[in-house]
Amino acid sequence: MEQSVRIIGAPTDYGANRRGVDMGPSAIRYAGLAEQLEAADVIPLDVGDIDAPRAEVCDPDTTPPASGNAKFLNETEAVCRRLADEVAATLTEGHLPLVLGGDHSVAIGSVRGSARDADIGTVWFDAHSDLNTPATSPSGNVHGMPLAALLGIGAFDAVEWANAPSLREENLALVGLRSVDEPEKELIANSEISVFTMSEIDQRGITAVTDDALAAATDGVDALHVSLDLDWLDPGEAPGVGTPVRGGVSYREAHAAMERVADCGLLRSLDLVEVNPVLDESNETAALATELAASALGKRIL
Ligand code: 5AB
Ligand code: MN
Ligand code: MN
Ligand code: MN
Repeated sequence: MEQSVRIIGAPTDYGANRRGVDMGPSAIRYAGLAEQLEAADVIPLDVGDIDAPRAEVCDPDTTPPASGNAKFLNETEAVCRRLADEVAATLTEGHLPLVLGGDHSVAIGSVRGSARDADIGTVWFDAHSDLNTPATSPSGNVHGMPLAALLGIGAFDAVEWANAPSLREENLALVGLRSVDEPEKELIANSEISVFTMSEIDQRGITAVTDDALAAATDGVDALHVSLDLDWLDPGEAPGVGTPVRGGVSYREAHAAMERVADCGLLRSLDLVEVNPVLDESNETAALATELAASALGKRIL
C-alpha cells in the first residue's frame, strides 16, 4: 500500500524574531514539494496552513513561566495546540504528517501530536541544541527552546501544553551541533541525551553517526519523529535559514542521513523548519528541503 503524506504548514516567526521564516511553508510548496514527494512514491495531501496570526498584531510580552524571557509564548501555545491536534488526527487517519515551519518552536506541537498515541523517539538535525529555557535563553526566542519545553526542563516543567511526557532523554538524539550555549552544554552533560557534533561527523562520517543517532532514538519505542532544521546544512548549501552557522553538513551528507532515516523504517512524522526565503538565493534552500524530505521518505537514485 502506498504511503500518503499530509502536508501541514505552520507559518510562524514568533520564535525567531520576525526574520522571515513565516514564509517557509509557501517557499517549500512553491519549490515543488508535491512533485518531489510523488518522485518518492508517496501520495501528497496538502491541508494548507494552520491558523497563525501575524506577529504584528500580537504582543511579544508574555508572562514567562517563571523568571526569564520567552517572547510570544501565548501565540506559540495557540499554534502548537492546533498543530498537535492536526498531527495526531493525521496519524489517526493513516497519513504521515509533514510539518512545514515556520520557526522551530512549532516542533513543540508536532512532537506532542506525534507522541499522543505512541511512544516515540526523536532525531533533531540542527546546528543548535535548542535546549534553552526562559531563564537561560540569551535571546528570549522560543525557537531556541523547543527541546527544553518538550522534556519539561526548568520552568517548562509547569507548562503542560509544551511537554511531551512520553519523550525520554534516552530517546532523543541531536545531530550536527556546532553552536551550543554554555547553559545548554551543562544541561547536555548532565542528561542522557545523545549528542553528535560536527567534529564527530568529520571523524566518523555521516552514515555511522546517523545510524548511532537512529539506534539511540528508536531503542525501545514504537516510532520515530525527525525534526530537520535547515540550518543543519552548511550555509553555502542552504543560505536561506533563520540563524545560519558556518561549518554544517554538505548536500550529499544531508541526503545520506535522510536515506538512513528512510531505511530505518520507523519514520512516523517529519518537520522541515527554519527556511527563510528572504535570505535565500532563488529559493534554493526551500528546494533542498523538498529534496531532503523525499530522501527521508524513500526516494532513491535508482
Ligand atoms: B534554532 C540561540 N541558542 O537560544 C538562542 O534555529 C540560537 O531553532 C537558537 O536552532 C537557534 O537564541 C534556534 C543563540
Ligand atoms: Mn532549531
Ligand atoms: Mn538551528
Ligand atoms: Mn534557526
